[in-house]
Amino acid sequence: MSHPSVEDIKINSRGLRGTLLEGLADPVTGSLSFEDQRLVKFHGTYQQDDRDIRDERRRQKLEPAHQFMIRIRAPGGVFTPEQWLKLDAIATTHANHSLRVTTRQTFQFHGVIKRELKATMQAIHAAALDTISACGDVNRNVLGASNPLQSRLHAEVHEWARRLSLEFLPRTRAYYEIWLDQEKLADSGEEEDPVYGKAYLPRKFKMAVAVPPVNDVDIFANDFGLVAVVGDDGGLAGFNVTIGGGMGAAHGDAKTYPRLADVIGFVAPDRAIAIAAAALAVQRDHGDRVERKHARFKYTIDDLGLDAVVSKMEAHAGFHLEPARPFHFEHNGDRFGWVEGEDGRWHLTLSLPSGRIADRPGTPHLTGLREIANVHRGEFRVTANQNLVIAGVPAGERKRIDALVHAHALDRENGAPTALARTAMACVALPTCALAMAEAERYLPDFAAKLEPLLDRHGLREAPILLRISGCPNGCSRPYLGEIALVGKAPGRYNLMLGADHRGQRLNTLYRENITEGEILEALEPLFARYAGEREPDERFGDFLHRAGLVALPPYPTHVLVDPVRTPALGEAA
Ligand code: SRM
Ligand code: SF4
Repeated sequence: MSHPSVEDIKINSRGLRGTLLEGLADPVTGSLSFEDQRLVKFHGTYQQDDRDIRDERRRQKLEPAHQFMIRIRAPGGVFTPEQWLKLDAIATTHANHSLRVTTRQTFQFHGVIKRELKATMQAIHAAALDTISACGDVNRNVLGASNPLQSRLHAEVHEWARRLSLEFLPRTRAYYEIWLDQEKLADSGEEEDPVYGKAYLPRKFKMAVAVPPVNDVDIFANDFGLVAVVGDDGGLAGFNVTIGGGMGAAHGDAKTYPRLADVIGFVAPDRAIAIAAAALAVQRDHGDRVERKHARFKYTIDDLGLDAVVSKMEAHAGFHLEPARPFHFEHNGDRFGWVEGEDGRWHLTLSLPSGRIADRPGTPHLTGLREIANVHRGEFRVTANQNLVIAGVPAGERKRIDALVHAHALDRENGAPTALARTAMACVALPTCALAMAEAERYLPDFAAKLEPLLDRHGLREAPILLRISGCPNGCSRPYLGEIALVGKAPGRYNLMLGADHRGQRLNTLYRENITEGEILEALEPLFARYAGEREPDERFGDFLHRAGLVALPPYPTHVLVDPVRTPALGEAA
């Protein structure tokens, strides 16, 4: 039986309702119908199954162990301690006893079964959070710089992430009716949606707000980005606008490729929402609605031409963009440890292993962070690098937080003894991700441990080399921006990609295809040796590989306009 297309499912869904109410109430199966599985994503949840036991269940003629992943919408990734405690309670009551910080600054729960789904959504609502648009063909969770040094500007940027998220939420009340039992109104199912219409976007759409000199949101991997520009008074003058970033690709399909965003101009703050709306509208009206693999904004831009897309955006917005202002990013990582914010409060950034917060032998991280949430009065910020900032700590409280961090092995020495391990990212992959071809999150600690003696041998223990692992070419850990990246091909086999920079401004290149761990280590060792022996002061690994002619530039365009001028950071006087 052939299934309807996602476009038809959206159009016929009565505002994303489908038969979700009936499907959730059906006790015979742990699954939803094909159509509802597509629709439920717009409500922030994916149907999955436990792939570790898939074959065994098939042998026993049982249906797969269906379960759901739930993703929170949290623009800018800020949570109160009260919310933390509620999320922790949800993880331990309804999910698999873990919280997973994602590469888009939010939390995922895994392992929620269908009959617990509604209660979980209600518990999320009770924490003053929601999951609307966390997945689906809509504007996804909006990233906002978490750089803790600039407290006042962090608040401002966080507010922009929140505004962009709220502005582009779908208008349907389906979420409230299905999950929160709110009453149906007269026009339920017929609500007008001026932004999305009935067919929503051709594909997911991602936005981010960055604050130079830190590119911790990897702005150039987003469909639309705002890069904050500082004015003469040290305040926000406006934003450089970026469009057309995206990571997803498919093995062996040259029509798909990762692409870095172009910088297309500058807007004053009061025009930022209008230009974002224009980008969304151009993609809505011109994106590919036939071939989903080719439906991201980056392909629309490459098909129509950048100038044509910018003209359409300007026509939609009703104004012209000003020329882009100079900007400069120093790095795209997080800075670990304590820093004092400009308001005199302190912020502690902790490295989390692939963002997974769970209690494991020797590393009771879930318990530790629960205990911190019990005493902490500031906020928690999750970063787009899968890490965590315990933010807004008065100087007098630092000791107490430090003691809890240490007692629960949350300090960086635990499990991540090399600089490479501390900054590494890995996507979820197996056992929950249906698309995984190889391990990623579960493999990262082993792989980092295998690299440790190699790094030691060449004196590179503290060299900040950026490693990213993805279980397939979709690129959820933004692997094409890793100085070293493993992209899954098959169980135990990866493409080794090398040579991105550390600022999120240059993509890496395929170095060896479909190789095993042994072959990866063998390929890396001589490169580490040469890097150790030949690098210039402060030269990063990816840059060295290019200078030494060891890797080629990517075969696809890397579009970022890089301005080498040192421009003031927000908050600094010009
Ligand atoms: Fe992703 C699909 C996990 C960030 C590109 N991603 C998936 C799914 C939902 C698999 C699926 O469709 O069945 C994965 C669920 C795994 C699981 O069990 O939890 C998944 N993506 C993730 C997360 C959890 C990775 C992580 O380890 O943190 C990230 C959640 C982000 C969030 O909170 O919203 C995540 N995904 C990304 C990013 C990074 C980013 O946005 O900065 C990318 C690359 C950027 C981009 O979109 O181009 C990304 N995910 C994809 C793609 C490829 C899209 C494409 O253009 O081709 C897919 C596959 C798809 O959409 O068909 C995908
Ligand atoms: Fe799954 Fe692939 Fe994304 Fe990893 S990169 S979470 S394997 S879709």
